[in-house]
Amino acid sequence: MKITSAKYTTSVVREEDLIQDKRFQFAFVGRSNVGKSSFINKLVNQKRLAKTSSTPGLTKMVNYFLINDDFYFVDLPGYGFAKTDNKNKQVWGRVIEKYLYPNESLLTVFVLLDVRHIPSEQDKKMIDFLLFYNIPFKIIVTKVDKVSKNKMLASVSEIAKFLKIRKESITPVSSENGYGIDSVLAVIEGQLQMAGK
Ligand SMILES: Nc1nc2c(ncn2[C@@H]2O[C@H](COP(=O)(O)OP(=O)(O)O)[C@@H](O)[C@H]2O)c(=O)[nH]1
Ligand SMILES: [Mg+2]
Repeated sequence: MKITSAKYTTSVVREEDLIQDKRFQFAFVGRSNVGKSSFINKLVNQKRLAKTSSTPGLTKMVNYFLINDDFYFVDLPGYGFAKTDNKNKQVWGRVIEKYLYPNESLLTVFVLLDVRHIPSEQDKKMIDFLLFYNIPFKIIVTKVDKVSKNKMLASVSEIAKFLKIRKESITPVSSENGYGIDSVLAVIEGQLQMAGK
């Protein structure tokens, strides 16, 4: 799959403003700072399409990017901010849920986990939610450039065991050096083909 264009479309806070057109969508979820924005930037090969930040919790909106004038990448709010009050937390949780289900345009949710951490309670809740509603998802393990190859393999096995899934269904990536990016692009291409594009 070649991404030839990627354009910021809009950012949405309220569920009633979520995009309802028929274009297919791929969503990216994970805790704040896991590397969602960096991953999107790497996939589209642009340095600053999705804003990246080393301050957790800055991305609080559902951000849409139109890819190849055809389908969307959707950067969802990071869960588990330390710095927002409870009221805000609930709003973000709700908009994520309203975005995810029901959503007939959504082809795959990429769930991002940091290679250096065991999945959090919120990661588990997210995966349980996706399983419950039968929403197709793929686990992406991020920032693998930060660890040795052995540590990466051990971490993938550990995460697979913890989540009770096959380790082959986990894709390790690095937005720093591009590791794993082509295989994610291949998944996206396959999903679009299966959906009849
Ligand atoms: N070394 C390394 N750092 C990364 C990688 N992905 C993201 N980061 C860094 O992690 C921090 C959070 O990334 P960001 O994409 O903003 O995370 P988000 O909050 O999930 O969108 C930033 O300082 C990034 O530069 C990666 O693959 N490797
Ligand atoms: Mg972000």
